[in-house]
Amino acid sequence: MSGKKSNLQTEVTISKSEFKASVVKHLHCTLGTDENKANNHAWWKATCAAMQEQVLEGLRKTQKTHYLNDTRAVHYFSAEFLMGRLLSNNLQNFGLFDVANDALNELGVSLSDVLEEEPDMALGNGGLGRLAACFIDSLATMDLPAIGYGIHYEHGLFRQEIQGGAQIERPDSWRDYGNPWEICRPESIQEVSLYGYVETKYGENGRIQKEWHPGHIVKGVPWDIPVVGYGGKNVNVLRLWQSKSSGYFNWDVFNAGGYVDAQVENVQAETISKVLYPNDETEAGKELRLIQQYFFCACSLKDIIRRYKRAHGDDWSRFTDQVVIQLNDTHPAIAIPELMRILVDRAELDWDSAWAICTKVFAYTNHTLLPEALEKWPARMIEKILPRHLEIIYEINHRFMKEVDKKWPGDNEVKAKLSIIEEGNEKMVRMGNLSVIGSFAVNGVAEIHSKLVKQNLFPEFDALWPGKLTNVTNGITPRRWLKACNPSLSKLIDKKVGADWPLDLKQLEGLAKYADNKTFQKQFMQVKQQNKEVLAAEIKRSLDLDVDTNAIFDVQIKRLHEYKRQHLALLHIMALYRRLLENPDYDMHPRVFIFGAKAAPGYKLAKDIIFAINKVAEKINNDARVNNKLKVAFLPNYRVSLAEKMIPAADVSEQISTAGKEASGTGNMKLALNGAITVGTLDGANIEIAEEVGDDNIFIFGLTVDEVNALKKSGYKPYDYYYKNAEIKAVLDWMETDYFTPGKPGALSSIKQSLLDHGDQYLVLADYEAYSEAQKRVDEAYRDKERWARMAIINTAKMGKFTSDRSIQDYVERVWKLKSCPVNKA
Ligand code: GFP
Ligand code: GFP
Repeated sequence: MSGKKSNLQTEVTISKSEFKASVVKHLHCTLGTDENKANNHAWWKATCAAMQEQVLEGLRKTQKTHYLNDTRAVHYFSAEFLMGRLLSNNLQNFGLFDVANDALNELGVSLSDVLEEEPDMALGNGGLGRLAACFIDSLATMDLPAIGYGIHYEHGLFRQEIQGGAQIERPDSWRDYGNPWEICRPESIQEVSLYGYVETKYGENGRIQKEWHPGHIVKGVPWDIPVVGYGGKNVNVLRLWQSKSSGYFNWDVFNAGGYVDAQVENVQAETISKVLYPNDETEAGKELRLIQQYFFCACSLKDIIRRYKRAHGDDWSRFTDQVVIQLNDTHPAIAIPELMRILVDRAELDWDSAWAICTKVFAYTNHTLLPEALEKWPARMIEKILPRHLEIIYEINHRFMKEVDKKWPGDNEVKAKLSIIEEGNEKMVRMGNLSVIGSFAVNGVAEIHSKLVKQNLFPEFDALWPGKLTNVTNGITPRRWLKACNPSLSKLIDKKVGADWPLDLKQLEGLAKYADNKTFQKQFMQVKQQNKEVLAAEIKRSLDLDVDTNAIFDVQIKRLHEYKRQHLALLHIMALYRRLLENPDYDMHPRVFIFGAKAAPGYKLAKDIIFAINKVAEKINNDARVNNKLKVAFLPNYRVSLAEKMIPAADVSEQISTAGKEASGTGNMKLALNGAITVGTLDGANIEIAEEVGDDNIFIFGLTVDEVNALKKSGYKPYDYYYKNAEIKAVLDWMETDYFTPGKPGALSSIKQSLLDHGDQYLVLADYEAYSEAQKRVDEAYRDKERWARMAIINTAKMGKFTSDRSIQDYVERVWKLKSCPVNKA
């Protein structure tokens, strides 16, 4: 079959010579340099500027269309947006990638080098933040009126360095030299109040009125990042708030010689958007997080209301027709009492009318069942920072408790459980409960997770409001995660099923019929081989480590967390090493285990696991006895742009969380889409991936959710596994020697302790044997080249369900009730 052209009509048709001229113009006029002097960074900026001309024209038309059509819009509130790099994505979405490539070529510049100049926009931590980025890509692509709202962090997630095997956190300065995509909008600055006290007043006709006298006011300055839909027609906006002091600095104090004091308020105000997730181990850190959350919610609500009022004046009756707000986790939950405050205190609506509006506006996505991740704030902290909001939260709770009493009369236990307030030594405000109570829809992020949300986390809420709890399985944008990051595979796919799959991922299904076709298998695996070579070069560059691209590339990339069980993989790697030392002829296909992971700066054991992986890697990689079989590469500073290199090159995808703990996962989808085979537990979206690809094309192992619960109930004893399984024992004991950390015995023993003495909460030892056995199946399958190629092709072919376009369509139908609004030519 010959290559098919895409039906995609791109908005912009610009020739190579026009693009070239535009880049040169910006090099001269925007950057003030010229072709002879420009380095790659300057070329990058000039190329961005050339692109941005198209982007901003798209943005203008989109905003005009939305304005003229007075569209209902979804407002995606998220503390994280892990956007990654934008140039290549924007070029792809405008269909200008090849044009730019050729244009720069003629200028003697390599586009791929230029792309490497772009710092990642890493305003997020993990899955939830990258999900938000995929979702706004889909929203723009599907012509849906949408705005992303978040925080314009000065520093995103830290930059990770590895020194002596250990993680070192360095500030990430993504915009030190300017960000060519963002536009500051001083005309839309908002003010946000903090601290102070509440005055109770009695208005006419005896109505009680509350007035909040804030102690502190900060400014929110909006920065807009255009979000280009595929095809380049629709360009939405991600609006991020930067905090600024409202009163520059105190001249009087300054003149009196108090140079530092005069700027204290400044500094405090500007700290709000300084970093993502300040360490919350201190009281000040906790406060700062709460302030961050309130800051961006308050700015965003004011912005939404300003826009609404421009079209509808003071008539609130259409507000819920126009506005829906999706709360990405509980971080923005404080928006609920804030909207109540605006409606009751400012707009002077009665409580019931205000509540009716509120509960039609908000919807909430839950991303985790881990109790420690369900946010709670001390009531006294809210009282200090947001005194009026605490009153409102109490009032919401009071009325809600009455409702609970109607359903379960006199049942204090259920009341205590559902209450927004947790009583105890310290009164706490449960943001999860507040989110469920204040929203009209609540969703989990994969079938099993949503089921567990209903059964275990919020069963009473489900009984009280049947239908409110629902599921929307996560998805990923195939534009970034296949078309842009894996151009060779994309082109091969185009030849078989046409070029429209980026908009309709189910079309990949058409590849399945070539799964047994020898020629196609060869082509498919050749692409994989090329991608492995690219990654091998990156490993060489980054770690000075040579890896064999004929080895199995076994990839585990995700936040470092015990529930994700990177240490299960580590135990198995150590076991393989041991088997090879004991028997140099031990029969295994060569393997390279490749990791990417950051640990939260305050999470000691996670950092210990990173250290252990690096120490074990160092030993193995320098042990010539095993190096034709085994290597381990921990690539530092895992981020979106690194993922884009690792994912296309993976043969095996490690998705080995304890069943019931990983809400969904999205890396699992990206890897399978690029033809990696999953080794996974029956957890999160792995289950749905298995349903799609079939049992023959995935390696499932380990305890199920029910088995995990049963084992825990019966009293799990990790020592039983230690004594029963000689390999487990040997490997754990090995950690206590100085074999991997010469001169420092016991440097890795905290992992052993967590697995034995601290109870192995995540059942690593219980699943070890099944995991090790699954890995033998992987090894066997890989040696059969045709079988493996077939599996890989089927994985790619069956990933249609996991496009974020499908997730967004589910949200549109189940939650948002939103209509698309294609951009007019105007
Ligand atoms: C503009 C437009 C709106 C559009 C938003 C976000 O509003 O219709 O929805 O931008 O794209 F008028 P401002 O925030 O610029 O006022
Ligand atoms: C969380 C969950 C993941 C889920 C993502 C997106 O990720 O299972 O896929 O959210 O819904 F844990 P983190 O933000 O915690 O990495």
